[in-house]
Amino acid sequence: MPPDQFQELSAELWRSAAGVLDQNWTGRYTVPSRTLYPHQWSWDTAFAAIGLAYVNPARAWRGLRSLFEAQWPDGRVPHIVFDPDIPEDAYFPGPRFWRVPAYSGRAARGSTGLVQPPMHALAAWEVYRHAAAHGADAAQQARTELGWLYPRLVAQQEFLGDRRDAGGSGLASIVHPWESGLDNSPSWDDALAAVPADMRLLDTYHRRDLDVSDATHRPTDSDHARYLGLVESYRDGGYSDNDLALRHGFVVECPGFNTILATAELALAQIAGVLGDPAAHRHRERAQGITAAITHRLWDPRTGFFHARDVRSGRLSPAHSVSGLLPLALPDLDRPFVDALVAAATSSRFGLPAPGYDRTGPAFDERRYWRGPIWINVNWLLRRGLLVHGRRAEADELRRALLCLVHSNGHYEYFHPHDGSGLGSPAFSWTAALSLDLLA
Ligand code: 9WN
Repeated sequence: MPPDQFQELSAELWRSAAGVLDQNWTGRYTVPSRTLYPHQWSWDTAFAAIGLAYVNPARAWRGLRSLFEAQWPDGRVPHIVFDPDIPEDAYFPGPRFWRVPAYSGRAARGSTGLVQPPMHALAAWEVYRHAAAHGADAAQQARTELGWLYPRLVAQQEFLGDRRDAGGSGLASIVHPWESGLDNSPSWDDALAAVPADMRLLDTYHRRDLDVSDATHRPTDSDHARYLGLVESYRDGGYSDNDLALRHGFVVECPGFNTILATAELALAQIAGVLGDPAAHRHRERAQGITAAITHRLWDPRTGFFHARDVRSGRLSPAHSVSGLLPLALPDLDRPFVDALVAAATSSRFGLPAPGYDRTGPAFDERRYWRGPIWINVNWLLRRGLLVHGRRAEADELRRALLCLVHSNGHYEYFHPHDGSGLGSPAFSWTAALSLDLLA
C-alpha cells in the first residue's frame, strides 16, 4: 500500500477506534462489548487501558482502579466484576450463579472467583510511560495511580505464584478454561475430556450468549456444561486453592498465561524502580524463574513447540495453539526457542496474523471462537515478542497486517482466518484499544 494511502487509513482507524472506546465507557470502566459482555472483565480492562493511554489516560486509571477495588483479600483479581445496575439475565453466568461471599466487610460488588491472565502490571506501566505526553497533571496522576496499584499488583502476582502453583513447578495453574482468556482453545480438550459434561445443567440455565451471537461462532453446549460444572466444583469448595490437583477436575499450566505472569514481573520491576522500591531486583529474578519453568515444563522437544500441561495427568496437550507461541514475548527466552517460535509463527500452521489454533490441526474450526479465528490481543503480544527479540521486519509486517485487517473489516471481536471478515461483537474494546497502540 502506498504511504499516503496508509496515512489515510491510519487517521480513519484512529477515529473509529477512539469512538469504540468512547461508546464502551460506562463512567467507571470500559465494557468489552455492550451487547455480549456488559460487565467489567479483567484482562480486557488492561488491554483497554493500553489504548486509553493515548486518548484518555484518566479513564485508563479509573478502569484499573475500579477492577482492583474488587480484588479479594487473598490477592486474586476476579475475572468479571458485575455491574449491580445490569439485570442478572444480561450475562450468563451472572452473580447469582457465582455466589461469591462478601469479604472484608465490603458490601459485595459481585464478582466471579476465577482470574484471567495478569496483564495489568504491563498495562499500568504503559499508561504511566505515556502520561507525560498529556501534560504535568496527567504525569502527576500517573505517579499517584502507580503508587496505589503497585502493592495490589504484587498481591495479585503472589496469589498466582503461590496459591496457584498447584504443580509445585514455579508456574501458575488455571482451574478453568475461562481463566486462560482463550476459552474453547483445543489446548484444553484433553484435560476437559476427564470432566463430566452434565447436560442437565444447561436445562436449568439459559445461554444468553446465543441470543446475541451465532451459535456456530461460540463454544458448544457440551463445552458449556463442563464450564458450569467446573465453576460449581470450585465454588462449592469455597474457591479454595488447597490441594487443587487432588480435588479439582481441571488444573492446567498454560504457556500464554505464564508468559504474561513473567511479563508482569518485569513490568513490576520497572514500576518499583519509579517508586523507589527496592524490590525491582526480586521481580526480575521471578521473571527469570518463570521463564526457566516454562521452558522446562512446557516445551516439547519432539514438536519444537510449547504446549499446555495437565497437572493432574502430567501430560502435555498435543494441540498447537497460539498460546504456545506467546513465550516469544519473554525477553530471557534462549535463542533456539525464539528461532523455533518464529519459524512456527510464520509456517503454514499459523502464518501472521496468527489464528488461535493451528490451521492444519484436526480441531481447526474457522469460525468457532478460539479454535481458528484471528484475535488482535494475542497477535499484539506476538508483535511485542518479535520486537523484543529484534525481529523488526516480521514485527512491522504483522503491525501493518493487523491494521489493514481491522480497517477493512471493523473493530470486531475476532476475524475469519481466511477472508478476514469480522466475527462476534462488532464494536469490541480491545480490538480498538490495541489498534490505537499499533498506530501510535
Ligand atoms: C468468559 C470478554 C471475555 C474475554 C475472554 C473471551 C470471552 C467470556 C465468554 O470474553 O470470555 O470470560 O463469555 O465467553 O474468551 O478472553 O476476556 O471479552
